[in-house]
Amino acid sequence: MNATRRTFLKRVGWMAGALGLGPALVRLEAAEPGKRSKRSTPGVPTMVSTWNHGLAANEAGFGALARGGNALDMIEAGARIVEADPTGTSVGIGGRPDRDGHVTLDACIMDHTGRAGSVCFVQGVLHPLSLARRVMQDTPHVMLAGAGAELFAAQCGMERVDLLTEDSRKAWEDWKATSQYKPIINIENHDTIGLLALDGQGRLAGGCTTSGLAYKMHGRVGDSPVIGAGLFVDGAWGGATATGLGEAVLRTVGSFLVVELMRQGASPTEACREAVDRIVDRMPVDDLQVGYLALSPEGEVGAHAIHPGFNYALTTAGGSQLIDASHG
Ligand code: SD4
Repeated sequence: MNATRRTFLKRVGWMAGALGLGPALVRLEAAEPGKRSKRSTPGVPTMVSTWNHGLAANEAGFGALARGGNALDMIEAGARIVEADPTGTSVGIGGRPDRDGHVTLDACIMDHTGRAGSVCFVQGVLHPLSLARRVMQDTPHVMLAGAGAELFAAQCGMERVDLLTEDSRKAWEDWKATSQYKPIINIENHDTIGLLALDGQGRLAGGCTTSGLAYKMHGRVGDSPVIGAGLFVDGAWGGATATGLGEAVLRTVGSFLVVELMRQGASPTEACREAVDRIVDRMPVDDLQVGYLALSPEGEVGAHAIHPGFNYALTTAGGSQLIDASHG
């Protein structure tokens, strides 16, 4: 049994002792949906976002909050800053194209009530996370893909934009010289943005937006738009998001796993570590990175990655900081 598992069971045991119950009973109680919320006081506004660009995203999120927005508005405002930055090579405009030169985007959003919206394999849309929000709010669906998502974007009045910048085209041309297709994300190349926000009413929301793996096969969709893989939010227990090699996250339904572990009593950091362990136990990880970031409704933050190098931005009313996640 690894250390995380032991700590987690210790926590369950502690809860059991406090309640005068055995662990099995505690688990049962935690599993009753909609019956319990741990939170009885309004939250302290908090926002966490993956990687360095999370700082600018969180600042925009708090701007939205100051204008009277809620947690969803914080997420959307934060994502839009990064999606519109042409210097970012893994999100929105300027994102590296697939092996055929097409920039295809994935994004999703989820709120504290379990509503979710998602778009995948979308081209020509500057703000896929806003489009995902429209899917959530204005359609009976959760996920729209490819041409259908682009048609819906046009119906929403979103202008079509060429997402392949000169820099990206040049990088792609250089890549074509060798065309080495190796679906590995190295540590320098992961900068999908995953965002989690808690507003003053204690509402949690999350989002994720990416151009995915550089030079991927045309049509490849990663974890980022898949609810439960790249993102999951349960308003009572927490939210989680993933960055890194989507195939590893998809195969372990990572973000759902993190939140489920939190629901069973793990801290955000313990839950992220356990979800990383799940990947490490199942596949060779020398060449792949995955990092999880989690936020509880009480504002407790945790993160863990397979390898060093994953960091995230944490912002509260007191300011922002960039924090290195634990790893290994
Ligand atoms: C993907 N998870 O498409 C994304 C890539 C990523 O930081 O996270 N990059 O597999």
